Amino acid sequence: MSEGIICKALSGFYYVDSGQTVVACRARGKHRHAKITPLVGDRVRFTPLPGGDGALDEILPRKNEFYRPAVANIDLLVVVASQAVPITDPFLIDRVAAIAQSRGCETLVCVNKCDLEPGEDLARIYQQAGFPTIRMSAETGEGIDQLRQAITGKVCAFTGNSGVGKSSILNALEAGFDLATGEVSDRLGRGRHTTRHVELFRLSCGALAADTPGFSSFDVDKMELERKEKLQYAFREFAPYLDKCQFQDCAHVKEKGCAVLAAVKAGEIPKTRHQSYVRLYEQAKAVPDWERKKNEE
Ligand SMILES: Nc1nc2c(ncn2[C@@H]2O[C@H](COP(=O)(O)OP(=O)(O)OP(=O)(O)O)[C@@H](O)[C@H]2O)c(=O)[nH]1
Ligand SMILES: [Mg+2]
Ligand SMILES: [Zn+2]
Repeated sequence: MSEGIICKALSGFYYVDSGQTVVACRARGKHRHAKITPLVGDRVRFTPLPGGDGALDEILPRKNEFYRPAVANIDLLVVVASQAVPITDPFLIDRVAAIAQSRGCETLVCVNKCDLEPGEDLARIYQQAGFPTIRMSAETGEGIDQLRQAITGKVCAFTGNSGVGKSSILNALEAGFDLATGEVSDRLGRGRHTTRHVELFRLSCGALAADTPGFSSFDVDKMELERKEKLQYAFREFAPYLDKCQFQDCAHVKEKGCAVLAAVKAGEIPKTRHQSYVRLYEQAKAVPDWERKKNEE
């Protein structure tokens, strides 16, 4: 039996990169019946078969898993954003970053298209919140070296709204890459969902980087949610204030004596970050416990 990592899942095949070759594997019957669906990023055992294909035998334990994008074992989530069209809603970044934080995955914020719009406001929010943040341009190459350094040796996934330049950045990172990119629609100010599947690529800096389909605003509402009680820990910059609220069970939404709210007022926590927290908190509150249980099974 050999070991490898799933780099692509397409039309019933899982493409497993063993380091030397990529073998197209079919899942054995037992996986099709088991509840666990193989994901890109899964470390697996497989049996090479005569003819060059393989059979997927076993999925090794996961470090973490994400639903959107559908990937596993990610060390670093690279959230690509833009202050030029298609403008990124900070709520999208905050939502993805909260999920990453709760799954033990680092987040890097890349504000792309700086050649069109410097993106300083967006970058400042995330710098202040304590995220590594790079202002960059896939077009001019600004920030590409810094990004390469940040991902070296890591398994990372690029995510963000459609048209922000995820595939373009990967093309700029690696000589010889020619991933499809798509013009942004002038009329709608949105991307065209050019990337259609998740795929993990080996870069010469030693990173494994997944390109993923961009989000639409419709997807954002279907993404996974943290439990409302745990959400406070998913906002990293809230940490110093959490034990300073007047009430131990403070929700940090509009409570009296809330240290988080005081920090927002004092400009120590970015206002949009707290707004996203409240929005996620209200959404999480609206999910009935029985439904959450069903989803967690
Ligand atoms: N001016 C400028 N244009 C860029 C930059 N990065 C990407 N673009 C352009 O933005 C458009 C969308 O880029 P893509 O790389 O396809 O975006 P994506 O995030 O992969 O989009 P999806 O695959 O749909 O999720 C293309 O026309 C790119 O040429 C940049 O830094 N500056
Ligand atoms: Mg793309
Ligand atoms: Zn509070």
